[in-house]
Amino acid sequence: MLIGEWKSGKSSLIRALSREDYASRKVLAVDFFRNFVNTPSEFLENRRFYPALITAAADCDVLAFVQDATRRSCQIPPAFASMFNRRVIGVITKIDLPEADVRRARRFLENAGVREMFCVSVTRGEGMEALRAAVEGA
Ligand SMILES: Nc1nc2c(ncn2[C@@H]2O[C@H](COP(=O)(O)OP(=O)(O)O)[C@@H](O)[C@H]2O)c(=O)[nH]1
Ligand SMILES: [Mg+2]
Repeated sequence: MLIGEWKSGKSSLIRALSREDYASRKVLAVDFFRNFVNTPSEFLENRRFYPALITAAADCDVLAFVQDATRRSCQIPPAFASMFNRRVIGVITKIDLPEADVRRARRFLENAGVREMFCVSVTRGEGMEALRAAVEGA
């Protein structure tokens, strides 16, 4: 299950990992596709949606917090990982872009309580094999 802010790369990750033509629907709902669960960015922006995230995560093996490496801010609240009784990984996206700052993204995710992290470029494929291997065996 993927959680992350708007345009952080959630849908792109699902497309790359599933190797299928996933297109997220523009509805404010948890979206089930194959063995992926995509969540609306709005669920992260408003804490009244947190129960919906927690409920959806209950059936998932791995929870991925997706952080865009080019973003100067992070919407994931401190220690958010501890709200889920699940394995939580961090996925830092867009590391191919010149304005990417992986150290900053790593700090954001650490602050959210994430310990296991993957740095990827979905467009170039960098880091995707390691990520795939880590979630496939889950
Ligand atoms: N350069 C680059 N662009 C990316 C990467 N991942 C996603 N994008 C782009 O970022 C935009 C938002 O991605 P999307 O998957 O729709 O984000 P979502 O809103 O979290 O589902 C799209 O234009 C993607 O092509 C990446 O690793 N590198
Ligand atoms: Mg999307």
